[in-house]
Amino acid sequence: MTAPSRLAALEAIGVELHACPETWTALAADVLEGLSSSPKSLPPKWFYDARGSELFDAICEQPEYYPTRREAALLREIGGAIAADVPAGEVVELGSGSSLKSPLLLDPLWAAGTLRRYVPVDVSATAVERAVPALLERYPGLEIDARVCDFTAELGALRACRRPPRLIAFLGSTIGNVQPAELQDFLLRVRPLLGPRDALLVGHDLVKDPAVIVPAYDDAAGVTAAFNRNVLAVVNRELHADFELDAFAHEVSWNAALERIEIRLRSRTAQVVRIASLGLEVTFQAGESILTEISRKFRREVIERAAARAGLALRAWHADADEWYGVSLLSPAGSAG
Ligand code: AVJ
Repeated sequence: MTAPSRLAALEAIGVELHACPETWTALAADVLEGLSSSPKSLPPKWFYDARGSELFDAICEQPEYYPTRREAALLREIGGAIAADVPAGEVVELGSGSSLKSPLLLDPLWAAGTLRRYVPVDVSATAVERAVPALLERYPGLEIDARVCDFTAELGALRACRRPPRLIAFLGSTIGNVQPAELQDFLLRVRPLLGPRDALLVGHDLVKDPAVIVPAYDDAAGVTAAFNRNVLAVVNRELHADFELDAFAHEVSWNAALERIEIRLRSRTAQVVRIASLGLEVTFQAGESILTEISRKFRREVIERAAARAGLALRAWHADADEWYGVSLLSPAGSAG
């Protein structure tokens, strides 16, 4: 799914690059499973082809979508404190995307003189590929070891830290995509990547009035709707399917019990979609939907409890004044910190 020549160009300028070849197979398996289940679903990581990554960056510019701006403001405020707390030589960024916001974390570490190595990890090859040249320019001499892979599956490859101590960053509220059981599993798999002086920095959107949250996922300009439908374009291209994007409506709802946004594509009519590469015909009733994303909103106690169950302690909690958005610093329980 990646243009190998462009990635080779990055390697030519000294960037280490590890692409994982299983992406197509994983997409095929997820589509087969998700669209033959009831209710139907698709995992959100497949939004992010080149177009999807662009649309996501455009979402971040929408007036209704507050999380990116809130996180940026918060990091601007606390970046220095984090750099003082964790004098990281290596930053691993999970879900780095186009790394537009990475300098908010990397700048203070670079200024402190500790940063040597940056390991961006993302499923989107184009996003990583676009990000790297600007980073090399901003941080001359920084070692970049870019990983184009699904970090939900490939964490084991990150075990060795070459420039300790290490800060693993999981920003942008990507953690919101994760169900409670998966969150537990994720933290348990991150824990062995952390030594006693290392830390995990998590950005998370917080529970608040749904009148603020819902419009963030249903912007007036329709960018989120286009982003949502883009997953169908990805399936069309990669698996030779014939989804008609306009035959599905973008739908957003707040699930109060589970404290999460749910995003769906709702079939406007009864229809049959062919997915040639899978030899599959998918039948939709009129009004039947595909759950394409959940975006959980968090409370401090939820983060703290999940962390504790994975052997991690909440070392610092930062939130903005009205508690719309938060950032947690977690470190191995029992380490001096
Ligand atoms: C990238 C998962 C943090 O949940 O807010 C934004 C994705 N989806 N608008 C989020 C998203 C629709 C976003 N995360």
